[in-house]
Amino acid sequence: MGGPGGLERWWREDAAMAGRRGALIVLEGVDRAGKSTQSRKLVDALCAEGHRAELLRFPERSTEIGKLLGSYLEKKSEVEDHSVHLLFSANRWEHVPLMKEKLSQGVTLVVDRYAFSGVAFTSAKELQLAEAAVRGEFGRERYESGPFQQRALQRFQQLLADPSLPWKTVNASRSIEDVHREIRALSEDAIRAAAHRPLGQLWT
Ligand code: 2DT
Ligand code: MG
Repeated sequence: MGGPGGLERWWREDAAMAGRRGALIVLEGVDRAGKSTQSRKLVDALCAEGHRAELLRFPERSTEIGKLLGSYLEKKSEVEDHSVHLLFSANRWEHVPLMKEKLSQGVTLVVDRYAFSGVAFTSAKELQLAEAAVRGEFGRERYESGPFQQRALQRFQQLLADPSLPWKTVNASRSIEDVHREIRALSEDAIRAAAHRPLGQLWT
């Protein structure tokens, strides 16, 4: 802090910050699109620029509900389709009070998957029931197969077509740094736009 001018500037910035809420920034997409890498890089970059930003991911496997989901995804347990959909949803709802508190305190939340994955993956599964066999050496967890991811992608694209949802599409087939630059610029716009807008519903 310099002289009185510096102090005054500091006070003004502090007062301006006081009414500002954080932005909810959700990264969605199919497996291996780079969401986890990008959300980590985004939080680091925002923090380095002086924003308050924190990382969340869903499913958040550390809670009791999250452990049920982890075991289901690792194919260590079976859960009926509707029930598991509600567990994913409950896993988000159990974090809502904390998320609202952080947002209203001015913390921007960068979220690696959220409710849109819930819609895309459950409805991709409904499609799967119509097709008989699904194969692929994609990964070891449930849903990690090429055909399944293809259906989830179709569902994401249907959600994208809804003009009431404030999505921005980012082409993830470029270098990590190029994708990061675009996501960072979009996020800075979102943070500015959210600052004085009251917290609303994600989806109505
Ligand atoms: P990760 O690989 O990102 O941990 O995800 N999923 C996720 C659903 O089916 N419904 C949901 O509501 C959410 C948030 C997508 C593990 C898998 O969980 C799926 C991939
Ligand atoms: Mg995964």
